[in-house]
Amino acid sequence: MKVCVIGLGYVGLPTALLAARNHEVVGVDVDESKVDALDRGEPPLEEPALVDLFHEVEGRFEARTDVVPADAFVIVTPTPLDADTEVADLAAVRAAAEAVEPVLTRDDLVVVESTVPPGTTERLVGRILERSGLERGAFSLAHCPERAIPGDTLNEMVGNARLLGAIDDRSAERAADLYSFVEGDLHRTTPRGAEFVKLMENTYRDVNIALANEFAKIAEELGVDVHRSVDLANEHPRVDVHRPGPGVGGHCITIDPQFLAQSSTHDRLISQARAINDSMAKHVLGLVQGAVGEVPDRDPRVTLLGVAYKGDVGDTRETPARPIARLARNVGFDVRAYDPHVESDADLPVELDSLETATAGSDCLVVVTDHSAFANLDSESLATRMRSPTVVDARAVVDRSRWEAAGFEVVVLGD
Ligand code: SAJ
Repeated sequence: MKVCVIGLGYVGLPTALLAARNHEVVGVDVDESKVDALDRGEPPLEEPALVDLFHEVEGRFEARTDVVPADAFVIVTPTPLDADTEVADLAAVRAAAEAVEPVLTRDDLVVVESTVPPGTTERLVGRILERSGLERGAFSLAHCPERAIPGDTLNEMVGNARLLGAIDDRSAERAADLYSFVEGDLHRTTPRGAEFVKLMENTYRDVNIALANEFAKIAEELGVDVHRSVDLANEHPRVDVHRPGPGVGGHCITIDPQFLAQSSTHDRLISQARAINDSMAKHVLGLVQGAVGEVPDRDPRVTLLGVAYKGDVGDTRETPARPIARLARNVGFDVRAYDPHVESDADLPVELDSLETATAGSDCLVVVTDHSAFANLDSESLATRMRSPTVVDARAVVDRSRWEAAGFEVVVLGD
């Protein structure tokens, strides 16, 4: 079948390329520079496996800025939180549905893959599509959310089980054909059921991380090591505590729980978990202030190691580095930053430097991101470059005894 994938972002582009293994695919994006880059054979993809896939499907994938008639349409546009009202901003999903409506014909399939509040697929997208004069059922409609983890997108998109939230049998059959690249099981449910399950998954992770962060703060008070404690607790066959850290970043886990909370009057735990995770930036700053103490002569200098929202990716969306940098500057720190995976980021309140420049004369390093490269940093040369060798490790990645031997005062969040 001919497939038109609308939205060529972190999820849409890999989805379009995978679909192109079995179908003819047109990828649509409003960003002309992205479409031009794809035309030139320069896909904006970080993961090497996805770049290989791009070359594998050459000839079966084409990028454009306008929606074209097709047998199936996949809407994979972003669904951020509106900055003023803090509710789901569905403008891009709405615009995509409105672009499909004029070219929709009988028997076409429309899939919403964007993460959306429960009810969106049928109430918003379905109704816009019905303006075409076709009744629901004359066209197929489904919500099939993605479950891929950034950093291992291809394996997860292919291997993970997937939900087919379809309005009827025909929609489910056609969606199964569209997603024939998936090797995991395909589970049939309703659109609203699939919307709910997707939000449950990311909410579960946010709440679990909040619990780990609360455990970390309690462990600091009690004088025990939370990291060793989590390992030991997870030896229990029915316990899976996540890892504490400087806060939760990324575009999904910071936002999706709020879609669920906003859809109900029964939310207590979900909002509380969000608040606990957001409080970690302030907690990290407290650890830094406690470790650095008073610094005579000039503003104390702090160096953020890592600005990406998680390890081994260059993605800074909703990164905890942003509130940590802002809070530190507000209390008079001179803030520097280094990230081996990020060259620049206009949204950060701090410039990125080389490791050497960022750490020279620093009073305190703060490990914000669990990049694997940070486990092998040369603590001895860092110690000689800094004014006072102190490290606040918010990710438990440094080897305490090695760093202490190099002269560092080591403070680990949750220990
Ligand atoms: N984090 C912790 N402690 C942990 C695990 C993560 O502090 O134990 C932090 C990370 O450092 C990061 C944030 O949480 O800042 C989110 O990272 P993540 O790896 O948990 O999740 P994402 O946002 O990269 O991807 C999630 C995944 N959802 C789940 O694992 C339930 C992914 O499968 C989804 O497809 C993706 O959201 C999405 O697009 O919805």
